[in-house]
Amino acid sequence: MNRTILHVDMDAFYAAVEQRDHPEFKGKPVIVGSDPKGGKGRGIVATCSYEARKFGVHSAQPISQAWKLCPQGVYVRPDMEKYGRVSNQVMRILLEFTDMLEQVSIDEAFLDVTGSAALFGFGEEIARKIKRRILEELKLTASVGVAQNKFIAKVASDLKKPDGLVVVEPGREKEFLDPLPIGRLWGVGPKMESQLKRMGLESIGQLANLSHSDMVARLGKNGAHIWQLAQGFDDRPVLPEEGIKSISHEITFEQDTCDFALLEATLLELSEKVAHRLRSQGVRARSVTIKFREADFSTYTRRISTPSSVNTTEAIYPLARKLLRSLIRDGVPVRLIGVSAGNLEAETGGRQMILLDQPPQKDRKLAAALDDISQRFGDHAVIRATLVPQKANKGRLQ
Ligand code: DCP
Ligand code: MG
Repeated sequence: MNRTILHVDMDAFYAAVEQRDHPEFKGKPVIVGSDPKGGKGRGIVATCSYEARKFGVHSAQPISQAWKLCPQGVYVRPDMEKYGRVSNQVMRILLEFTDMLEQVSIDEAFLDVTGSAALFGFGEEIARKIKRRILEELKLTASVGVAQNKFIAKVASDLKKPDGLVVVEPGREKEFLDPLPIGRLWGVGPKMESQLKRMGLESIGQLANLSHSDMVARLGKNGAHIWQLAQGFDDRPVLPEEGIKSISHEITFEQDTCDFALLEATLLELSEKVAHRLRSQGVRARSVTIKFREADFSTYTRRISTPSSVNTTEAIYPLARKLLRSLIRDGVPVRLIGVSAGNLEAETGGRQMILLDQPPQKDRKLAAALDDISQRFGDHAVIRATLVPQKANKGRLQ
């Protein structure tokens, strides 16, 4: 059966939220990321407005380079709690059109609207309604791709950004894909791109014209996968329950540090952010992972499974601290730490299990009270006492 899949991706997400909330930033190159410190900052760009992209600024670029390219930009620190809230609002709008929603990142989701046609119209009509709702209710723009499968919908949503709407009619997939550069194929990173270019392949069409066995001979299993995509084949279903796979926060210190108290205090703050987001997403985690990077960029991750699912700082932090203690080496400075909660399950699903796995009542009450205060007074209203004196040497959350 033909499917109708939408891929919805917000435009310049963090930067657009900042421009919306600060009208004085409208039309300006807004760069969301670490503190540039007059070009000496060490962090990276999270994202930037389309005005800033004209200067060559982009996600994941060192903030010092962004500063070189665009010193006149408006530099803003990320406010993850706020973007999380807006993301929830976006997903809530999308869920009104179908339950078949798979959230793939903070600002994008796939929707299978095959079964929604009778209620909401065909793909293009649903896409227009979604864009209108997001604009009217959230004052933000989204780009949408409509196609028969996930891969083509994703490519389509990206093609006319910002505020794009691209519909690929069934049967026209090849026509749509052929002229596009091979870098658009999922799984083709910069390394494979140059490998393919050395074979003389620039466009998806050129690659699609090779035989399947030729691609397998050249690139093995990967080649088979890429060849399938180049033909426009992708039968992966939209999987609602696999929406969010993990929730994580990490921090790069401004100066590498051996200060154990600072590491622990930072870890507590990160755990708190992760717990807050788990609760705001209505999910619980069954594993906690920490990421740990030393000054020379050696990076380690350690993971622990939890006997019962968790969503509070009180449950997550002790596990994260145990993992951290197993990694810290005397006198070896640390550059970055991160906390991630994985193996997520919905709070609303599996009631039986949640009843069995309830965390201690006190934690839950405290957590609920903290969420309530954060909601009413903003996220900085509550800072645990142990965090206060430790802030001096801190980097920024990324
Ligand atoms: N993000 C980040 N670090 C990255 C990439 C993205 O922190 N390396 C964050 C900031 C983005 C958000 O995730 O706003 C969504 O990522 P997208 O790739 O969708 O980028 P944008 O929404 O910012 O821009 P676009 O209009 O290209 O989708
Ligand atoms: Mg986006």
